Amino acid sequence: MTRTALRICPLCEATCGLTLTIDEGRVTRARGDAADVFSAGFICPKGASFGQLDSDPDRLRRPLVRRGGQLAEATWEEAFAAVAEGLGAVTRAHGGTAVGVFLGNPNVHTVAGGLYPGQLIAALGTRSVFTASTLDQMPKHVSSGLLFGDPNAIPVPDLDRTGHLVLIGANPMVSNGSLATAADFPGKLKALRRRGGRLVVIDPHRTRTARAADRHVAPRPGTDAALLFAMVHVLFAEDLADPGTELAGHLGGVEEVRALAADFAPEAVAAYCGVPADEIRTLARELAAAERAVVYGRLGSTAVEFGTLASWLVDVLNALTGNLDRPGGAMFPLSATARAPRPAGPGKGFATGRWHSRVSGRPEVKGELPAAVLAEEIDTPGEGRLRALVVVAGNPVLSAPDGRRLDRALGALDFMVSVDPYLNETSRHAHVVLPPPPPAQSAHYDFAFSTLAVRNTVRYTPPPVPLDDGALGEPEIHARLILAVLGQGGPGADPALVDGQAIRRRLDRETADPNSPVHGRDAAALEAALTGRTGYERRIDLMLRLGPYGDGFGADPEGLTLEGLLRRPHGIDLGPLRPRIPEVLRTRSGAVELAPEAVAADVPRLRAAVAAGAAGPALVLIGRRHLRSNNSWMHNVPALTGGSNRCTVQIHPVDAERLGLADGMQARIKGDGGEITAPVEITDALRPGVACLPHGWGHDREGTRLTEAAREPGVNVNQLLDGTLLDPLSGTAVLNGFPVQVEAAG
Ligand SMILES: Nc1nc2c(c(=O)[nH]1)N[C@H]1C(S)=C(S)[C@@H](COP(=O)(O)OP(=O)(O)OC[C@H]3O[C@@H](n4cnc5c(=O)[nH]c(N)nc54)[C@H](O)[C@@H]3O)O[C@H]1N2
Ligand SMILES: Nc1nc2c(c(=O)[nH]1)N[C@H]1C(S)=C(S)[C@@H](COP(=O)(O)OP(=O)(O)OC[C@H]3O[C@@H](n4cnc5c(=O)[nH]c(N)nc54)[C@H](O)[C@@H]3O)O[C@H]1N2
Ligand code: SF4
Ligand SMILES: [Mo]
Repeated sequence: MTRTALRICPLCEATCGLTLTIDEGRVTRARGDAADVFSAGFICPKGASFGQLDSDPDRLRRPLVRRGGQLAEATWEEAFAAVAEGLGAVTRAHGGTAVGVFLGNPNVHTVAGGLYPGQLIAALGTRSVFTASTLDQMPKHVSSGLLFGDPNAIPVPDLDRTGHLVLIGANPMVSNGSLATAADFPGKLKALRRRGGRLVVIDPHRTRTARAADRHVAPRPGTDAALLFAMVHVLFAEDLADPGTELAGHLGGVEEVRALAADFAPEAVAAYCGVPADEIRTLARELAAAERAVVYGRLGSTAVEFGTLASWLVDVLNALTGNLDRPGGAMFPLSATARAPRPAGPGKGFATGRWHSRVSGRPEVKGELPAAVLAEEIDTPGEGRLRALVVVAGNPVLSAPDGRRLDRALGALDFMVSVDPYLNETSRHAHVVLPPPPPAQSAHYDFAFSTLAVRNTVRYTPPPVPLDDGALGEPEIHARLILAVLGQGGPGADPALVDGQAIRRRLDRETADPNSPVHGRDAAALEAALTGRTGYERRIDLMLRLGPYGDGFGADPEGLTLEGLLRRPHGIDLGPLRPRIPEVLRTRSGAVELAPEAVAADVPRLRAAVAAGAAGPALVLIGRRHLRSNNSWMHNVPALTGGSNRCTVQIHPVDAERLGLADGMQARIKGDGGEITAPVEITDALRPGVACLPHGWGHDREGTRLTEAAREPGVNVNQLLDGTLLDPLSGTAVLNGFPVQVEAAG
């Protein structure tokens, strides 16, 4: 029997609504859902290959447990027993702090990843938490934490209403957008230009996005902070800084920013940035002159040497040009599962460094340590060494610096468990692999991306296809893992205990909070009123009802509940973004703190780099993404491989000539962490002095089960890094703009 079902796509941040055609429990087709309130029918090639990805024969269907050195299929009960035993042995001997946790990117794309990791970390009592954030957007969290007092209050570009969009280190024509959840980003860029708006792209690579721009500026990689500082300098020097009356009453530190920018005149940074001073002035003047404008920075502005400074300057520019918290500018989304807004006022503020990494003393940020120090935390002997690791939806052997070292370190762990559907470069080291079901058998709700979306909507899709016999849903896997850690994971352990605990904790807090819609009510009665067929659905119901649009358990009978949402399978539109200052602020002063001390303290480092000018390595490397690829885990889907989606090193003709390289030739690329060999692709789309390699490749290790990916394995660009190059404020690895040497191989 053929039927259709709706499923929000979990494959990138655009969160498109898909209509799946299902034949005998198998997805045979995926189309964009034209009635979806957020995506209105948009789909990309990855979404279109949902069926192939879902039914990949290499997906693990049963848990694997290591016995006598070999991973072999086992029952779930055997697998959880092995987890309890393995983690139990380590925690009994060395405490929960000897267990690390690595959370990879798909955790922000699954219901389970949004609900359970906090409870897992608490159950372990560990401070050794690592995530993909320190390979990605952590600088933006730090900048938001310092500016607004809440590291998760990240303003997004109001794409539908802006008239002037400046993209820095972002390639949304390919990535479909990030920290700016917008289905059909390409269509929104076209619409911007159709309504007479302008698109400016700052990127050392003439990407597809840059080619669609009115103005493309190609700076030297890693120099954006200086470029943005120079723009700020021009705003002050030419009397163009005007935050606007609404913001002005909630803004502190403007004069301090003026002083910090004093040394960064366009002429002072031009050589360092490789951008003429006049061009920098024009960028600043155009931004100030535009009626509704917004600056937005992404990976090329975060995973870089001055990532936090650049992320901060993006919002400094938005604030100083009157575009922060204003339609068409940079605005704060309000998610349906966020806590209902509380009255404005001073908060606790944000600080980092509550603890430090053991080996190289890197500060904690948002409860995490840098992913780049995971290997040394395992392989450096001494008190407090990590002896066990829980990896959920991550492949750090490919995605983090120095994969070879991490690969060896993982192999030496006393115990490792992976929650992952694939046996890949990382999970091959696990003692137990717990495979979640394919996406067609999982429910979807975007906890993370609804806090980053360019329009407020709420959508939930239950699992389109029932679980295979004997399979466990990912929420249940997480809950059982937590119970195993707590020593309550014996046969028949009830995952609902974990959900119940989270529900009661939240209700206890809310009923005691005078500003909560349920203040003073009976927590047990509220718990009994929750609906939902599973523990995770009851938690979603709870969050929706206590959220900004919720029914408050009867306080607003028209408000949101899970039942109400289930009656609207294409979602509910909650309208365009609305101004949220001051209610969103949680700084100690209660205002936007435009010149935080921690940021000011990092400015001398930038000043020193600028003083060194253009003198620097002859060649630096940057990354690139491909539309038919996603980080490290989609190279096993035949529909998405081949063609132009290949692991080549791109280089400018001038550099190729200097280095004696020709198209198609093998090049040896050397960095501080090692060397790799890749085919050369010559292109003048790059700025001279820049080489470019995609990440997520290098599928040639033994003991994996990635049949397709192994056919064209590529090489791991992160092998060029040794893990020491970080943005100091955020602990984020420098993945763009690091020095390399390239020469003809063999
Ligand atoms: N040089 C360089 N390195 C980079 C980057 C770069 O631009 N350049 N980008 C960085 C960025 S932005 C990121 S986010 C990281 C990503 O790096 P990681 O966080 O390591 O993520 P992936 O490489 O996507 O690996 C995802 C893993 O999750 C598994 N998985 C897929 N679906 C599910 C699911 O539903 N449940 C579970 N439990 N597991 C699932 C996959 O099999 C795979 O093992 O890479 C970073 N590394
Ligand atoms: N198709 C596809 N989509 C994806 C992913 C994928 O792997 N494939 N990954 C997803 C993930 S995890 C993320 S985090 C997002 C990332 O989303 P984006 O940030 O939009 O994607 P990138 O392609 O990494 O874009 C970074 C851009 O920065 C440029 N750049 C590099 N160094 C510098 C620099 O120093 N300065 C400036 N100004 N620019 C620089 C690069 O040339 C590149 O064009 O994409 C998501 N979407
Ligand atoms: S753009 Fe992203 S969310 Fe939309 S279909 Fe493609 S992969 Fe899925
Ligand atoms: Mo990412």
